[in-house]
Amino acid sequence: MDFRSSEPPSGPSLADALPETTTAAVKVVIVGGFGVGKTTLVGSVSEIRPLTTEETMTQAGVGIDDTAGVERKSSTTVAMDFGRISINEELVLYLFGTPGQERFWFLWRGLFEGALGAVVLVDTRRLEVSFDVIGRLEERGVPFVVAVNSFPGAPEHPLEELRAALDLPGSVPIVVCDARRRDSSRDVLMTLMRYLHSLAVTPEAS
Ligand SMILES: Nc1nc2c(ncn2[C@@H]2O[C@H](COP(=O)(O)OP(=O)(O)O)[C@@H](O)[C@H]2O)c(=O)[nH]1
Ligand SMILES: [Mg+2]
Repeated sequence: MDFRSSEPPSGPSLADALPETTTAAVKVVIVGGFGVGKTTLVGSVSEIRPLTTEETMTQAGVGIDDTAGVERKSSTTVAMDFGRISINEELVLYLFGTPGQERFWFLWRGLFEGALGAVVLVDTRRLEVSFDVIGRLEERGVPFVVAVNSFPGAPEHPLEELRAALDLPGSVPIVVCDARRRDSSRDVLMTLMRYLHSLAVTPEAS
């Protein structure tokens, strides 16, 4: 996209249009605790300019949003991130990032309707912020993969230790990612797609 142009934007650009070959659109939800990188992941991977509703964190959030380990974060997502990525000529994913803090759970109502699966982002410095989210997905029967976002200085645990700490069954894929990198974020989504495919082929694997 050429932002230098002085012409006013005239509706969606060609790059925003879906290829005519697209036959399937899939809804995927990106969840996880505060500051784990949801907005970053949707932003790095989206081929359309992601919609995001960040708001500067005010005193009102102090003591509610746990900022330990994320000191530099001065904005927080109050509602949703939205992005899109074409996996191939036929398949497009619509990404919905949503906050995992308890006070935003009303947003979860309806959000998972029609969603094929979810990505749970975790930060190993603050694993506990993703516990509730995982529990809620399990309750709802939404298939998910876990993506460990690599933050500098975050402890590196063997994946099997993380699996035990998060109390995940052996079938749930866990991958390490860097949400700032497009290829890495894309790999996370591909892992989810492969997992969903495996569940469709052998449903008893869930
Ligand atoms: N080093 C590093 N920083 C990241 C990564 N992902 C996100 N961040 C930073 O962590 C902060 C929180 O990320 P954000 O996407 O806003 O988290 P959200 O609350 O889950 O949407 C931001 O300052 C990001 O720039 C990552 O993979 N590595
Ligand atoms: Mg966010």
